[in-house]
Amino acid sequence: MNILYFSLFILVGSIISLINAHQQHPHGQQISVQLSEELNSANNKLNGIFAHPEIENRKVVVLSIAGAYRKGKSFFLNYCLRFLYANYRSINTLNQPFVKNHNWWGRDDEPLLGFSWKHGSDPDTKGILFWSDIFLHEENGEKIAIILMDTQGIFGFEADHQLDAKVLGITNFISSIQILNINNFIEDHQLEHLKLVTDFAQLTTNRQNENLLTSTSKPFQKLLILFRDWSDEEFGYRYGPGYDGGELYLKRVLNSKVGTNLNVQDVQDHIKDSYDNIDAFLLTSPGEIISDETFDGRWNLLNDEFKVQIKTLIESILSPKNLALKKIFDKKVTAKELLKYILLIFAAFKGSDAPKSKFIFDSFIKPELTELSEQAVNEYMKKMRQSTDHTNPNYAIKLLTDHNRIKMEVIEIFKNVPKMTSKNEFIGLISLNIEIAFLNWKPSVKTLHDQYIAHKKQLEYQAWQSLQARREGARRIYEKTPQYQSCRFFTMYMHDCGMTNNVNSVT
Ligand SMILES: Nc1nc2c(ncn2[C@@H]2O[C@H](COP(=O)(O)OP(=O)(O)O)[C@@H](O)[C@H]2O)c(=O)[nH]1
Ligand SMILES: [Mg+2]
Repeated sequence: MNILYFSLFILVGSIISLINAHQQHPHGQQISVQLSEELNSANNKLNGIFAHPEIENRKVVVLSIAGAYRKGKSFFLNYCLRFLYANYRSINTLNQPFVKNHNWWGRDDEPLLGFSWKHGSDPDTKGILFWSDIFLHEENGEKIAIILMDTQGIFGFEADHQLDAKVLGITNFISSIQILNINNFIEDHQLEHLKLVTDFAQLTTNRQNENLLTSTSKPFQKLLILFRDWSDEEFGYRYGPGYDGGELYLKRVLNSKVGTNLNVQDVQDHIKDSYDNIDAFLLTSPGEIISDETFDGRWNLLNDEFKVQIKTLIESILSPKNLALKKIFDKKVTAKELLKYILLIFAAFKGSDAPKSKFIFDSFIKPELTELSEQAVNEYMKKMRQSTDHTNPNYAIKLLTDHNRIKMEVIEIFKNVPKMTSKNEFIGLISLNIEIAFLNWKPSVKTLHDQYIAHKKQLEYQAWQSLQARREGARRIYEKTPQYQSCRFFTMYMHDCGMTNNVNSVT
């Protein structure tokens, strides 16, 4: 009997693992990085995704979703994956024939695969998860990589607020599109978290705070506040679903909170100053089916209204013309740069204190500035060497004019190179470094002078030699003339008479 039970157990186990194997996504998997993870290990994992030769130099779009537990964040991202696979090529599908599929939401009975999502109230996602496959796009000649990121839930009942703030902070810094998944309505602590993150972002971009940190644009690109399980009925059908309702509702929430503990105006200002673009979207519930434990996410079981809204929402975020590129302090970054930045952000949020903006500057922006400035000085020196004319007697004056002209030329070349500091700050830095390079180079002016004198002397010597040669030639010809002969005879005669000492004086 026991053997029978055991065999049955094995059989059921095999069937379950077979189903699971079948449910693996065909083109990718989630790569999880824990907040406590060693940076080396995180680096190894992420290198595998970002350092692909087809990816590393592309500009990036990073879509992230953070927020309430068990509110379909991973579920939503998996429909995003369906849109992406139907509309873009990806690294893992590069060798397959590709035809855009306008019915991107898939077959009616297709189980929803991708990031792990599940029924129940236990959190299923821990840390931060990256989709291992990356989508490729080219817009106006600019090559773009699209990266998807899922996160562990925050804003739970027994939430660790510090951990929540970290998750929100990290995802905000890394993403270019941050979706804040909210259950029904905004509560004070959710706004507080957002303020914390935006406070820090403000600090890193505030010129006064750290002197060197400057940026003209906002620190983050796109924030979408996504209200899940929206029921307009509860609000007397005042708003309506989608973006329009979202905008109205967000305005109302922020206004109605004036006078509570939280300075909502302050939060509102901070958020506005932190994102280039802020939207809110009211998304109704997928329907009763979500309480069914066997529900596998298939399209035909979802509420019609939810289907219409989720189509609008995903198309609006991920359509080629709407993609928001990741910028760090004004500069659109490449996947390679983003990887460095992600590791830095992980390191910055590791401690229990709020990360220091100086740390971000020292580790990420300063090396870029130094490298660009070195390139500018090298370009300046190359041009100076080419323009130096050893034979010009006015070399000293010319050197100074060349220096000023070439410095301006180099600044002109470099001032529009995209970078993470402001243009003026950068111009100031390279001017200074060029001046220093000029001063250091000036001692070699003495060498130049010596070379010039030596060169001049050599020229004079050559001229003297050629004059001598010409004279000698002329003398030989003259010696053969009758005048010379008679003159020579006369001279010798005079010499014989004791009237002159030098018989060779006639030349
Ligand atoms: N209440 C609600 N549940 C949803 C929604 N979308 C999906 N779900 C269900 O929520 C459960 C958890 O989904 P999951 O994506 O793992 O949630 P996550 O923890 O936020 O990532 C699953 O049973 C889903 O079917 C939604 O819009 N509202
Ligand atoms: Mg999840």
